[in-house]
Amino acid sequence: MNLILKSSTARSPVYFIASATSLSSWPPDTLPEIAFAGRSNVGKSSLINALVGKKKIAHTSKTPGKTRCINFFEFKSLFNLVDLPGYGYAKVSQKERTSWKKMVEEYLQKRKTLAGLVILADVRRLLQEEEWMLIDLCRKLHLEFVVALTKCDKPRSNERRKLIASIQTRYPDIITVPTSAISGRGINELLGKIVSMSQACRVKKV
Ligand SMILES: Nc1nc2c(ncn2[C@@H]2O[C@H](COP(=O)(O)OP(=O)(O)OP(=O)(O)O)[C@@H](O)[C@H]2O)c(=O)[nH]1
Ligand SMILES: [Mg+2]
Repeated sequence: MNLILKSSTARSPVYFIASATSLSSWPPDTLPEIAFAGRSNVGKSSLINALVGKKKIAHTSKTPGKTRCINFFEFKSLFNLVDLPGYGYAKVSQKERTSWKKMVEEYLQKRKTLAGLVILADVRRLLQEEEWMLIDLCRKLHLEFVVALTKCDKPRSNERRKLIASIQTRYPDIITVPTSAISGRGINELLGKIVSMSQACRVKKV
């Protein structure tokens, strides 16, 4: 059984809905969804926790590879936040890499209510091939996305400038938001972008 549905009696404004590995176990597609994608350990689960103001709704870990399924969280009956499993973790086998790719691509290509993505990039390193592939896939599928630079509480403004410049040289129209799940930097700005993406999705589908 790869679907866990949380009891509706435990509902709060933000709550965990389901953990799934394939289309057959995704929860019903009722609300617009914003998915969080990026390398293992980049801070996806931490950023979701910071956005919803709960410390442990999405599980975080110092050890890369913590999130292995697609986890769905409902935000105030407005939209779902979706924690995608991380890629690029060196110790993961080829079989697991293939399974990650299949799981994520299936979700990006087939989820009807997907309103947009937050693609995360660690502010201390330049984008790698896998991140560019993710960006290219979003563009090919006409998916809205924003790039969240993570861990901006670490004082590395030089690295941040280099990363932003490298992204904008390749794609001048990409929006980047510096964030920190620890200091709260950029969280409100990112929430604003998420609300806009989810509202645009509702408008498109009316
Ligand atoms: N300094 C700092 N550390 C962070 C920040 N966000 C996350 N971390 C740390 O980075 C590590 C990984 O965070 P996670 O949120 O678990 O990362 P993830 O992308 O969900 O990882 P996987 O589930 O393995 O794909 C943890 O030790 C976090 O405490 C941040 O904004 N600043
Ligand atoms: Mg995670």
